[in-house]
Amino acid sequence: MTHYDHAQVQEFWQYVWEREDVYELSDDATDPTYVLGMFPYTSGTLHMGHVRNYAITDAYARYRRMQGDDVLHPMGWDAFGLPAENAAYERASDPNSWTQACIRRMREELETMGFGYDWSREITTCEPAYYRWNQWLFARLYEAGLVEYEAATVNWCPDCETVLADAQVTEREGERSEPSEETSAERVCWRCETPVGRRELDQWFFTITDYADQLHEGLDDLEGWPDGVREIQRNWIGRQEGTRIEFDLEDHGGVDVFSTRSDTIYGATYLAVSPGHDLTRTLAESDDAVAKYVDDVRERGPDEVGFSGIETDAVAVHPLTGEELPVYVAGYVLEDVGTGAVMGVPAHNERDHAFAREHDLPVERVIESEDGDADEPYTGEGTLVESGEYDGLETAEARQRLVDDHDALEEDVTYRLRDWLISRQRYWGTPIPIVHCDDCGPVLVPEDDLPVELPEFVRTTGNPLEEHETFRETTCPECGGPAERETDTMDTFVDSSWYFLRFLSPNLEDAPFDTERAEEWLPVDVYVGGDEHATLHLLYTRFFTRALADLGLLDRREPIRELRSQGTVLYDGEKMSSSKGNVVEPHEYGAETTRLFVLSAAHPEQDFEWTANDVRGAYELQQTLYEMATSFVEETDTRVRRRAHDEYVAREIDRTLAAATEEYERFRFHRAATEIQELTQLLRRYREFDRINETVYRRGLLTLAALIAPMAPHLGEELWNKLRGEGLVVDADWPTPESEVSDYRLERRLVETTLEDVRDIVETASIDDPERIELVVAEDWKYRTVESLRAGEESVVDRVLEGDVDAPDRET
Ligand code: ANZ
Ligand code: ZN
Repeated sequence: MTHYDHAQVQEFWQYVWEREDVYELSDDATDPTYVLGMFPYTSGTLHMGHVRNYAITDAYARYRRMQGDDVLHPMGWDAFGLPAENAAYERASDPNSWTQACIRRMREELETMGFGYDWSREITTCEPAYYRWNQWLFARLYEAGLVEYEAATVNWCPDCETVLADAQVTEREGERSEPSEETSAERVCWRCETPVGRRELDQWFFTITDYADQLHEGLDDLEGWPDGVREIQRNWIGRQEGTRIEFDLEDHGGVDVFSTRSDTIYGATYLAVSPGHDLTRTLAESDDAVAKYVDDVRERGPDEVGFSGIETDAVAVHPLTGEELPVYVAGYVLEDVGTGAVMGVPAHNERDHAFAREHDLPVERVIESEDGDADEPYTGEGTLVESGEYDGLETAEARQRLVDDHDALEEDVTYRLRDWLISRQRYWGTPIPIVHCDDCGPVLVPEDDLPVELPEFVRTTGNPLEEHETFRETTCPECGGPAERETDTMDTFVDSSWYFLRFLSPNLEDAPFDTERAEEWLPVDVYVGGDEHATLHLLYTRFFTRALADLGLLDRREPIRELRSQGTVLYDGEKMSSSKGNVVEPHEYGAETTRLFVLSAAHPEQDFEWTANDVRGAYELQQTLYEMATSFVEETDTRVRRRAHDEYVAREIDRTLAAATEEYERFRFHRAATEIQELTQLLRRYREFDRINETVYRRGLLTLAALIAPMAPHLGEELWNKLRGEGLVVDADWPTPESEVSDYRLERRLVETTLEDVRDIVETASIDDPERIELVVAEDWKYRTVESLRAGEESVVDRVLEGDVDAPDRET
């Protein structure tokens, strides 16, 4: 038997693909299928998570290409960011050299994996040719009023010496120091896990909140996105309907509060404003105690203020009863939620109740509840009491009536979403193209002066840009006077918010992307990556797309048609990662085996366990196919008329082909791999018959070569070449069945695999009622036609995952 020397085979075909430019997409393509994996952060090495991600996009891109599509499958580097800067400190190097070295290494690794990228479109975000467009886009957003410069109390990581966005602060369960104490979560830096402090700084923001409503609403139309991701975004945006209520203040104008429970208004016993509220500022001018409290809260940060507060000498007038209410400044009222002020209703709101207890404020019940525990706030809905003319109304109806009846109440919507803080006090990022002038204030760097290039790196703690006199000192573009350059750089999420656009025309010199081409080539047809990006990256990308559309640069408002989240690779039950020391290097088993294994091990969206045994399975499949193809070539041909078993095999080839095609369409590469396995075994048994039909056998092998090519492209080429002796499988047409495949057979097959799939997914999601799942699966699924399965599968799977499937009637 000829030995399959995979290293040689890989090298050879990689050379051929490169020479033939098979992955390069012509700019003349009219509507290519755009397949994109989230581009990697340039950390230095490719890990198994990358390999899985890119094996998925590569298999799909190759499949689409064989189906006759033009395919855009590009790759680039997310190259700015803190780790490179830290590495530079540690290695006495500079961030640029370090990053470029990482890129070289990672690109070589991707190439030896045989991923088919159009490298002519490679982009690197830390190069001026790329980041000048970050600056250009910043300027456009600035002109459109979507950029703000504001003092803000920010999260500060003392170790990274930088500001962190809220989303970059993670909560770690704190140690319980005393048994009686509640466990409190500690706020730590997402990268280095140092506890996060607070600072007040002037910061640059993109006002993504202007788009909160449409980003929220747009989610409904993203049918190609997993429901889970859409739900996460929905919660992140946190749209809340409620009422804005104006309270008049004796001597101090008025204060608006936001409430979701305006029906409790008769129970309001005080008013509270946040330490950052305008009213607080005014009051602090003449009231030292208020000023002191504000300083105090700022020192301590929001987690430690508890229900502290200070009474002011302002007095509020209840808009309905005319009653006088005390006004507090209270740390639990958040500056950037709602209007930054609340009406305190201790009887029906947990936080107000806690505050009232601390400050001896009256508790007045205005909603009737069944359980009459007067010591606990009742937060549910119910019937109004002690509420004047509204007594006896249900809460929902009361809310409506109150708004209708009173000018002081107005329907309102708030969002949990905050503006996007893009300032970073670090070197390795895109310089913000602003000059600060004493006379003119902040001024945009004119377009002709872009890019503002990063100066040479100097080692220092803090921000190296501040140490650069030559970088910092400049003249004002407006008045020509002496001025200082902004030394903040941009959050790297700015780079990744629009990189998918740069791939369309990576070398364009007078615009970030070609608007006409964007019209034809967008949206991204399939985007694959980890679901840790469900909020920031994917939300920012949507925001950018909408803002660019409003600037007239794009004609689409959503960038991504279909989103696929890929599952995690586990080892001994834990996520495979260098920090856990359980890493299998992508090249340990050879490129093809690794690719084939990560694709055949599980559904792309499921986690799976790396086991040496299963890896061997992927290896042996290659050996078997190779042996069958080579010994077939060597054997003499035996021409015989088709007999029953020949017909059976011919039909099985067609059935496999139809089923595997269906699986590729649905991104179920693991199922396609199973089909390939089974046909391989069948052909192997068939070969043992004394007289076989050469045409049938040969077609079987060729079909297998084509079917396996998207997942194991080197082997695919090798088999194709051995059997056909000409052409490349990567350029070949996807095979078609010889005769019509019976719907019934295909349907049964798909139902079987779908059932298994659902069970797998349900198992990993560990839903606790397997019996219910069984029922749903068995009753609801089994008898559906292929068509309804296709239409219904995703939503049913999602429902099962979310645990809210109504079990069919169980009576027997
Ligand atoms: C009065 C009221 C009475 C409220 C009641 C609730 C229940 P939830 O309930 O968490 O979804 N709120 C508004 N602005 C705030 C701010 N800046 N800081 C802290 N709390 C604020 O959020 C809605 C409620 O949060 C609002 O409705 C308001 O309290 C409070 F029986 O108004 B409510
Ligand atoms: Zn000036």
